[in-house]
Amino acid sequence: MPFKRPLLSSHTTDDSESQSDSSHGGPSKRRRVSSPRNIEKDKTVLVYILQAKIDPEMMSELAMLVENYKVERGNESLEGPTSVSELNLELTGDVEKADVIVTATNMRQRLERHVEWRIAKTKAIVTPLWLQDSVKSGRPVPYGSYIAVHHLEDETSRSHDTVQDASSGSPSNMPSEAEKQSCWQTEPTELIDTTEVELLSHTAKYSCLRPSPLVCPNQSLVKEIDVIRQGRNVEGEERSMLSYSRAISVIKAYPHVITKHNIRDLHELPFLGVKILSMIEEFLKTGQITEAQRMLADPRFQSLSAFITIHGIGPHTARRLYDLGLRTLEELERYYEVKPGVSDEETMPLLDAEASANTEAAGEQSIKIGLALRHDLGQTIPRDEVEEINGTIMRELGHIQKGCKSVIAGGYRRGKPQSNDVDIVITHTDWNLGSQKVKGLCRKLVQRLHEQGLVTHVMHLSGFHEHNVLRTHHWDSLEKALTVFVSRHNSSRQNVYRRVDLIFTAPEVFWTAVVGWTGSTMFERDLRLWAKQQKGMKFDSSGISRRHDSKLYHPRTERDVFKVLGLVYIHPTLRNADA
Ligand code: 8DG
Ligand code: CA
Ligand code: CA
Repeated sequence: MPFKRPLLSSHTTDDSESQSDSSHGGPSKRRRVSSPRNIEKDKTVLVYILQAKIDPEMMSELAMLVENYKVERGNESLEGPTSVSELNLELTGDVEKADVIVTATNMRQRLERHVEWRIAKTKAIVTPLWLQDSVKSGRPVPYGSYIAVHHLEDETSRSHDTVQDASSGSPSNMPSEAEKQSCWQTEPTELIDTTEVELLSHTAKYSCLRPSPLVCPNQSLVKEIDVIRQGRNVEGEERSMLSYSRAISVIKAYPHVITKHNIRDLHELPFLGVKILSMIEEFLKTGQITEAQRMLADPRFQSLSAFITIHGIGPHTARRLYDLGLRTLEELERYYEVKPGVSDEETMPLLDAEASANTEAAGEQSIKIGLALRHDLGQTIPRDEVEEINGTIMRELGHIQKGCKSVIAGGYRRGKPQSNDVDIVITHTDWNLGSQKVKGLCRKLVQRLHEQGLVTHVMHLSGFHEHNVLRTHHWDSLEKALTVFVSRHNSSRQNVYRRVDLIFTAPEVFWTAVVGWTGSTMFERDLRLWAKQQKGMKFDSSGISRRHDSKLYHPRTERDVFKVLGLVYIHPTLRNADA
């Protein structure tokens, strides 16, 4: 199991009602590796790695450290009990169940954004070095020398020998109102269920049947093939691009490092044709693929790839601009008469009429906004800021409508340490009346955010249309706004513009929408294909329906979405079927 780090987050505008969700447990067969009682018996140290401030490489290094250690330890135990080390580590995505929190954060305030103080106080909170040293020495080294947050020095030192059960917290451990307020992460986290993962297969034809971690054992190969995929993408060669996307998604799920000894096994995998296989062989021999390197050095590829990083510029527009003789983003700025960093309301107005959203002028306006703000929008967004943005937006929404709930979807939900934008799916917690309560809310919220100076631009605003079994060529028909949000994340930094997508749904299709917006793109594509080819159904973010009689399904949990589609549940962090 490569990655067990579900850091899911949601937010409610009012906690008066709660909707059942996927994280409220399910069939008792689910194996929760982290029951406190097990810790005492097995002496398993449950480790929660707090992603904030840990860079992606370090993050996967730490996760791999634990996973590799477990494999080595397993091998040791086969050789005889005397050689087994004293350290039994397990990663957990549930901070409440963890014994140890590994973090690069040393400030209480920062920690509190992710972990409630009452919980933090019951854990050992240590620096990443604790993990590295413990693995090196084969035993849990004393926490005292690795204290991350000095406010918690006593608690951390004390918890070396005693593992506490956070759920049995004494009254003094109860959070104050202020402490509750400071914590945005209200969706309980859920661990990867290993018994479910065993039901998946990396040889399956659909990526929604394969477990695809964020970082796979052949990640550098995937990155190299992705350059060729991108080359096909910018040139509009869609069929070829899809072949490379499929090959990438198959490699993403392959659980072993590919070597010359096992490369033959790849012949049994779907979508790896002769050409790709010879590229993989070349990569094994030389560490690169000639075609990818040629592409990276190609000025046309460089220009087109840069152009499509701008919101509103797709491959087609990029080629048109290139044909006009434009080569760099600076040249595009001049062409569109845009001043970098200037978000002048007159030149880039809020698109306030839905009718204007799909016109050519609106498309051009989007490009101008994307270009002007490219220096901000091109920066990735760390997880803690994503959560803060969700918190701010839900707080504002609370002023318009109480009882709403949100889940941050997209790459964030799949465990990405850094996101390109924020995708927030919102509904109302009242199952019966929620549908009425969310109607028109998207526009109202955007209006309010604009008035508060939190949203400066809207790239796209669309209203709700019924889920239609006959419509096949569209993403979905939900109320959504693709916005530019002013993030005031870090007081020491200036405001930063961030892209934020807001998606409003009725409660009946909330979890369908969450699945639809969690991605990754290839996972979504295969969900639709699976539904159509194998189940005679139609899946999109606005609903699931049966083709022959248009019967609509209303799943109450995320697991139900998978059940309705006849699929084994796949944890969001295993839906990374793209590079
Ligand atoms: P990142 O680049 O933002 O870090 O990664 P991501 O979160 O995976 O990418 P994304 O471009 O934000 O897309 C998130 C998911 O949402 C993706 O799987 C595809 C899906 N998606 C869109 N646009 C639309 C849309 O208009 N409707 C629906 N239903 N889904 C969409 O990207
Ligand atoms: Ca996203
Ligand atoms: Ca998005």
